[in-house]
Amino acid sequence: TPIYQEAGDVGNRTLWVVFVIMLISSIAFYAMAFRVPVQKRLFHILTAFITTFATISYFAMAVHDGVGKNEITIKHTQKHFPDTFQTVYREVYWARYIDWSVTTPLLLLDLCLLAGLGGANILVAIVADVIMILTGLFAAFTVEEGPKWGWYAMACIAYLVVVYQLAFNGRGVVQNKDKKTATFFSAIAGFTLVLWTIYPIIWGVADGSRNVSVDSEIVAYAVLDILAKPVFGFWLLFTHDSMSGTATLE
Ligand code: RET
Repeated sequence: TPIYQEAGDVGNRTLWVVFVIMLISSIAFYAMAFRVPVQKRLFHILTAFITTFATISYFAMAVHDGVGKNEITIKHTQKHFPDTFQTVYREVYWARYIDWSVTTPLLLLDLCLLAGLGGANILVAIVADVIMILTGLFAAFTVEEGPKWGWYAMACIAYLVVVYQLAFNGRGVVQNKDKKTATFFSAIAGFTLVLWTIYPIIWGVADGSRNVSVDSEIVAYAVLDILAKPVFGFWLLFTHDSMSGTATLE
């Protein structure tokens, strides 16, 4: 008998709550954008766009568009039933990947501009990031376990490229800026790398091996998304506003 893994009340309610949080944050970020001179607005606009895309994607998931089903046959090697095969149908929230394919490059752009990275490095970080999300999407919809983890491995390699750009190149080049910007970059890039590293772990136990319920998956991503977008955004913009003219883009 196949197993069906679907969201329940907890998951659905969580999706609505995050939708509202993303919506309110977006309005706040646009309001903050209007209060700074237009030359300082790029970070504000970028950050507002990030939560705008998240608002749309959480709405899509909450009304149950942006959700598909994926069937996979998992081989169990249990004590009493050696080598039994179990078909698992699980809801896959593909709207997340649409969201991430746009918002993670924008988040990286925020960080790259803060550090003052050059065009080539920014492009490498962003392209690697898009490859990470797309291969993650293919991983989510494969029907066999082998290829699934193959795609996952590719996504992880792409992620390492992103980490390298931020942690090595970003950290190096930000030293050319003032001390306040350098310290702030280390803090917010460190926060980002810790958060981002949790995503593939959740994916591995939820979508990947399917040991975690859809509800728990939704709650875990909800917490991470709130930290990675609104909390990240408020931190970036308040700090940037307080650094009088130092950490502007150009
Ligand atoms: C996947 C699965 C495949 C392996 C890796 C992944 C990484 C995902 C990341 C997502 C970050 C999302 C953010 C969202 C903001 O709200 C695709 C889960 C490495 C890093 C920051």
